[in-house]
Amino acid sequence: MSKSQILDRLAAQHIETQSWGYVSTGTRFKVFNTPGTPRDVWEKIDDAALVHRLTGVAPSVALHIPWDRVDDYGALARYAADQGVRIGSISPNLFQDDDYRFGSLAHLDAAVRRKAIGHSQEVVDVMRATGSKTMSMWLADGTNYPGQGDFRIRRNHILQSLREIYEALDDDMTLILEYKLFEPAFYHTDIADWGQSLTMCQKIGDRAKVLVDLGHHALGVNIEHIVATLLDEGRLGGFDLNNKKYADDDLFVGAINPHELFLIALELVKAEDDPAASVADTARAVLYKIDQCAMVEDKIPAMLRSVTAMQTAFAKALLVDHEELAEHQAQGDVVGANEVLSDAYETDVRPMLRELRERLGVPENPLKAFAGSAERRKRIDERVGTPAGW
Ligand code: PSV
Ligand code: MN
Repeated sequence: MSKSQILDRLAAQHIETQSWGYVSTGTRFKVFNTPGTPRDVWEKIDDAALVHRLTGVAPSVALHIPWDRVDDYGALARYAADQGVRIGSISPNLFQDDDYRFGSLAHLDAAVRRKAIGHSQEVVDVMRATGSKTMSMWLADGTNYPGQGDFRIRRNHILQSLREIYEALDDDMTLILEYKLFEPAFYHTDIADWGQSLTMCQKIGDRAKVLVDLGHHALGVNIEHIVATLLDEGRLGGFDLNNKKYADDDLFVGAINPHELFLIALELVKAEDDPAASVADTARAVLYKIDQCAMVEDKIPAMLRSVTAMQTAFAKALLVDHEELAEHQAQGDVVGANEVLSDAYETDVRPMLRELRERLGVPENPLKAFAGSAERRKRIDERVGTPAGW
């Protein structure tokens, strides 16, 4: 691919930042605040808009309800548009209410399931009011001890509940279903892996797709292989982007394993160019949402690092010479094939990204630009009082 083609592809990249990535979060031991943290959803949108102004590739912001609940969602969407961003995917919260102690959509008690379905339907209304087209669903449902629940009964409760939620969606809306290996449940999680999410999506409908959170796998799992499989099935809906050292650490993207990110990006780039329309269309519709949580780091810089890490990974993936790779593969030249990837991965793409930023009309170095900006100072000076959190 020529450099100008690569720049075109990078200019069209779209990374969604998440409202809860700008607030004070942390671990169950302590939540640290950092100066300049937003106090409400309006200020979270201000920060998402700033990240977009600094990078040029983050034009939407994901919401989580009720964390981002307001009286007038139309006004919120207009406010976002005035700042230069739009509302992206929206997540219902089915894990922070006392009624969900033993689950939400999987709960044995039909009244609790009804409540969780009702909340998700409320989120569909929020989607309509804000122009959002994607519901991003994660369930904390699971059990802590053998014998606590019946796997199949719980699975069927989820399926039935999801069908109702799916029916409430408009025809142009998508449901993306996240899986997670463990936490907060430790013995079993009802939707623990991609296969469990995929088989549910296949039963629910064409617009139900799998969401891959990069933090939600056991160590050593080959995530790019999962991505390729889901693309092939036409069921990769989106990503929750972050990085992990141990489990769901929610570190900023590419912090621990940028090579893995490159290999994932490569599967997506390949799929976007696939002659099979079903694969290419699926890849082009994938949502790239960040899902990270700041523990001790400053939030806006952490978000900028994630967005730029995605640019770096994709720039390198776009450099891979597919024809050369296929030749080595056909000849059984294992080392040569790997060298093609290595060549691309080891290329310094920083000059290309500087060119891209010039073309996008954004600072050459977004992190530096933010560090010395009046925007940063203003946030620290003006945002006094209780910071927003989970
Ligand atoms: C759960 O760990 C998760 O990844 C889900 O996506 C939630 O919506 C998000 O984290 C909350 O931070
Ligand atoms: Mn997630």
